Amino acid sequence: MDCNAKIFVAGHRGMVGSALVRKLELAGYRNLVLKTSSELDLRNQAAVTSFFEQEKPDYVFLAAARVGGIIANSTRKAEFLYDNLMIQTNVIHEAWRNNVKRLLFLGSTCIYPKFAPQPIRETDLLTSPLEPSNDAYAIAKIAGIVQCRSYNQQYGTRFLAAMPNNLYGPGDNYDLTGSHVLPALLRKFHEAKQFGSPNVTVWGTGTPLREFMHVDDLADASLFLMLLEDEYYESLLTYSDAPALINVGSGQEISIANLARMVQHVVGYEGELAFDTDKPDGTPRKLADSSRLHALGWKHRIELEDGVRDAYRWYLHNKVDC
Ligand code: GFB
Repeated sequence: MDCNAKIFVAGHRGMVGSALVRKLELAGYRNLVLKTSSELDLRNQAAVTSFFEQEKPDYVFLAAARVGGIIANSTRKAEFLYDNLMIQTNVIHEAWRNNVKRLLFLGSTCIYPKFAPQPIRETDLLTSPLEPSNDAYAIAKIAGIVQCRSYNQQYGTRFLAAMPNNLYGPGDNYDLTGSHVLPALLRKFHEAKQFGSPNVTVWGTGTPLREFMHVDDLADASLFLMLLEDEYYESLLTYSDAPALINVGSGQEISIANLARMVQHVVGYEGELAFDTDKPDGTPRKLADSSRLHALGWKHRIELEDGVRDAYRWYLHNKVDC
């Protein structure tokens, strides 16, 4: 991928897309194609067709998606299914029609079965039922993986699907009903400290385990994959057991209760934790086996507590007080 290659970052305003843009710009890529959702609605097939015909990108990072935490996923399943299917189907199809050299499709480890053996390998896909709270999102993302595989097999494209674990970092969503756990906890502890509240409510039992990764590490891994030499890149596409699919994990697994204590410490809140067991726990554990990626020479750099501090700094600079 030379510095003048035309690179389309789909979803560049989101947390993942904006991290990708920062990473690419820092690495010297000058020819990025970026469209906001009002300029280009990726769910609109005709719009995506004419965009690709006009722009002819060489490479695509597909980070555009409808995403959210456990409650958003379980209460807005229709949107999560429809938006993700439409976005990825249109982009992957047009990437094939317009001879894109490589495409990286980003998903999430929630594609794997609820009770998958841990750590979860790429080969565990579709081996048993999904976690119900996010099955619509997971099925959409699984369709995207199968689309990449099918186009590679039938048309000889070179599309790869990368599945990160629970991401966080600058640009995250801090809306308490729609967000993931880490930004939600940062906001809750910050506001409790600010208003002197005696306790902070953590959803669920606090026992689920999650693996977290700073979004800058994901951006780094994504560029690493896109730049892999042909021999290694092809080997990922042609694995006989789980082609075109690779986990991107940090190995930084922590219980929700301990995460809450870590966030509490970073924020400097001295009150109590309360667990609301009427709220869902979701899947009990989802630790990715990232040995395929590690064997290629990539490893995360940002340790969890440092990353939480970075996210908190971003929140303090960007929050809207109302
Ligand atoms: O991050 P999260 O919403 O999503 O929740 P998932 C993770 C865990 O944190 C659950 C608990 O056990 C929640 O009950 N939790 C505790 C909280 N307090 C809070 C809170 O204030 N807000 C939130 N949101 N959670 C998502 C999937 O699953 O993971 C998506 O729904 C996606 O599809 C994403 O795959 C990465 O980790 O359960």
